[in-house]
Amino acid sequence: MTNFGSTPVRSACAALSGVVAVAAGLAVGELVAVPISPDASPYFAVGSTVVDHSPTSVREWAISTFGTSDKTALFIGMGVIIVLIAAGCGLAERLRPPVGSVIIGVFALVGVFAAMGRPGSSVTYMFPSIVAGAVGILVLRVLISLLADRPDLEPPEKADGVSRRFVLTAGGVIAAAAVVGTIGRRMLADTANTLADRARLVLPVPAKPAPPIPPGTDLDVDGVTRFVTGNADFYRIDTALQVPRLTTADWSLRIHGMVDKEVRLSWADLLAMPMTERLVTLTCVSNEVGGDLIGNAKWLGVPMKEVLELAGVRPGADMLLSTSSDGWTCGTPVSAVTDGRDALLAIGMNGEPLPIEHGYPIRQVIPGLYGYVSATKWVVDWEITKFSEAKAYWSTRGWSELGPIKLSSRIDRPANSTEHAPGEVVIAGTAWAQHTGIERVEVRIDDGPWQPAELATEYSVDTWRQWKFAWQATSGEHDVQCRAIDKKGNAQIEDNASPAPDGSTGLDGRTYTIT
Ligand SMILES: Nc1nc2c(c(=O)[nH]1)N[C@H]1C(S)=C(S)[C@@H](COP(=O)(O)O)O[C@H]1N2
Ligand SMILES: [Mo]
Repeated sequence: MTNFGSTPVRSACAALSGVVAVAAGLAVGELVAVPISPDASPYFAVGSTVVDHSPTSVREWAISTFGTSDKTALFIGMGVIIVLIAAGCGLAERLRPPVGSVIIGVFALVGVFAAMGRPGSSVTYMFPSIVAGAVGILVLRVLISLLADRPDLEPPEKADGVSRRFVLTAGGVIAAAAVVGTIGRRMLADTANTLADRARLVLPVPAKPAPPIPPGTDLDVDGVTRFVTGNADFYRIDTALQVPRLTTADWSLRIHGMVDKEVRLSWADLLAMPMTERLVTLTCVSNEVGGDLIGNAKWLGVPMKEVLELAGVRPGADMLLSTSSDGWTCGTPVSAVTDGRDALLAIGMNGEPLPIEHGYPIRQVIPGLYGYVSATKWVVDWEITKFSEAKAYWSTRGWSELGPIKLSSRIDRPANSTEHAPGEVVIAGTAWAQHTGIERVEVRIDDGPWQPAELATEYSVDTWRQWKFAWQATSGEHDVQCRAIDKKGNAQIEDNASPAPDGSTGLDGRTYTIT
C-alpha cells in the first residue's frame, strides 16, 4: 500500500477514463448510425472526410506504402490518434474540469460537420455524433468523479487510491462499448456492402419501355404533388425495424406449393428475362382520406406472370403468398398476377436500382391492390396456395384478405384554413382509381352543386390523375370538397370510414376564408 493515493496511478486512471469515455461514445455512435447510413457514423464520416480531403501526394504515398490496406491503415492511424487525444481528455478533465469534456464536445462537432458533408447526407446524419459526444462526456464525468479522493474508503474498497467502483464502472462501460460497437459496426458493414452492390448494378434496357409521359399529365400548378414521385419523396411503409440488406448475389426466389414444378430463380436467371417498364401508382391501405401514403413511380422489372409460368400454377390455387427476407408475408390473388395487368417483379424505380428501403434488390408492384396485399419488398419466396389455407401478415391482424384500392381524391392546394382574396382561387389535387381509371373529378363549394374540375391528361388507368378547379371565390368562410368518379361510373364513397380493415372512405375537404 505504499502507493496509496499516488498521483501516477490516479493519472493513469484519469487517462484511462478518457479512453473509455471516447470508446463508449464512438461505439454508441456506430449503433445510432445503423438506421441512418454508414456515412453517418462519426468514426467513418471523419475518416472518409480525411481521405477525400487529403492531398493527392499523401494518398499516393499511403497507397504505395500500405497498398490495398491503405484504408485500414488510415483507420488504425485514426484509432491511435483518438486514443492519445482521449487519454489527454481524461487527464485534462481531472486537472482542469471541464476541459476534457469540452474537447470531447469539439470532436463531436467535428463528427457532425464531417457527417453532414457526406454526399447524400440529411439532418439525421448529425445525430450519431451528437449522441456519441453526449455519451462520451457523461462517461468521462462519471469516471472522473469516481476518481475523486475518498478518504472514507479503505482497502479492499479502495486499492492504490482507486475505488472499486471506478474499476467496476470503467470495466463495465468498456465491455458494453465493445458489444455495442461490434454490433453497430457489423450492421453498418452489411449496409455498406448492399450499397456497394446497388452502386454496381446496371439496370437492363427494357424490352418494353414505359410509354412516354405526354405533356399535360402534370398540370404544373404550384403545391400539387408531381405526377412522378421522386424516390427520396416516396412514402415508405414496412414492418422492418432494420431494413433488410440483401445483395443480388445473396438473392434468389423460391417458387413452390401448388406448382407443376418447383423453381429457384437466381439473379442471373432474372436478368436473362425481358424487362418491362411501367408507371404504377402505389397506395397504402392505411392512407387516410387526404393522406400522403401514395406515390407514383416508373418501375422496371419482369412480369410476375412470366415468372409464375416457369413453375406453372396447379388448378385450385388462388393465392400467391409472398415472403420477404425478413419474414413479412403478403397474400395476392393469383388472378391479379395473371389477368394481364402490369404486375411486376421490379428491380428499378425511376431509372435507378430500388433504394434499399423500397426493397433492394427486388420487390413486387401490382396495379390496383393496396401495398399490404401486393407490394412485397425484399421478396425471396412465393408459395402458391389457397386463401382457404393460408393467411398473410396483416390478414392475421384484422385486415381484409383482399385489398383492392378504393377510388379516392385529394385536395393538394391551397392549404387548409388559409385566407385568400375574393376572385379566382385555384383549387387542385390528385385522384386515383387504379386499374379502372378516373373519369371525372368534381368540386363542391359549401352545399352547392358538384361542379366538374379540369382533368390532367390521362397517362394510364394505373396512375393517378391531377385535377384543378378555378373557383370564383366570394367573401366569407367556405368549405370545399372534392370527389372522383371512375370509368365504371362509380362515385367516391362519401361516408367516412377509417382505414381498417380494407381502406378509408369519405371526402377530402378544406376550409378557406375569403376576405
Ligand atoms: N417486406 C415487406 N414488404 C412490404 C411491407 C412490409 O412491411 N414488409 N409493407 C407493404 C405495404 S403495407 C406497403 S403500403 C408497401 C409500401 O411500399 P413502399 O415502402 O416502397 O412505399 O410495401 C409493402 N411491402
Ligand atoms: Mo400499406
